Amino acid sequence: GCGGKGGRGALVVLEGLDRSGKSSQCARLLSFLKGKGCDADGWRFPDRTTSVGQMISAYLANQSQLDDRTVHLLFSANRWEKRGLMESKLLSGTTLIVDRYSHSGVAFSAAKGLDLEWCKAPENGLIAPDLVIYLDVQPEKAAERGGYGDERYEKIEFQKKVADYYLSLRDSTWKVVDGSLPMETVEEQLRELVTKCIQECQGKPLANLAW
Ligand code: 2DT
Ligand code: MG
Repeated sequence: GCGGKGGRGALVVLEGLDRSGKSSQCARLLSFLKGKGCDADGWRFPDRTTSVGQMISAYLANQSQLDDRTVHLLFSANRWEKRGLMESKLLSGTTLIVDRYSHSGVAFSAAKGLDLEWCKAPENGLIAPDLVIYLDVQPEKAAERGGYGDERYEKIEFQKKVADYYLSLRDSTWKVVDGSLPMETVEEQLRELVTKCIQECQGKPLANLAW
């Protein structure tokens, strides 16, 4: 199994540029954990299913225009609207594997030129991740992987700026995995990091982001 009886779940976040392999690795990690008998759910942000998420989705698809600060706050609001459910899931023992979270929120908006501290402020008080895994892929390499789609932000020059901001956000929960390694190698490294994190979380209370 995984974790102990009655222990809380871990909040594990995968971060990285577009086409860094986050979504595939989240899916692989989730099936690995479930296969071991772990209680685990896969989440992603933006969560496009809510009404806030639909506004974000239309903006990303260039179907609507929004002021940069406004969209920043919508991304944050989209995490806030899930905070209650996130807390109850974690406390009831479910580990959450989350594809993007607050670090995306700050890195992408700061890369547009918004003030870094202003970008961090609305994230404070959200649940702090126990582990953030950054899938490190050079922007040029990521762009080669089947190319980008048509969404906003999927441009190499912009992605380079995002990468710089991600690096400036590293903290004690941050682990870098070389995303250019073969998929199976990356997968193995993630399994190890996450298995260890789930065990170590057992006795620790949930914390809030305090940026
Ligand atoms: P996906 O391609 O993963 O669906 O993301 N983004 C994401 C932000 O600008 N702020 C945020 O808070 C989050 C979670 C990253 C869609 C794009 O949205 C960006 C890529
Ligand atoms: Mg994308």
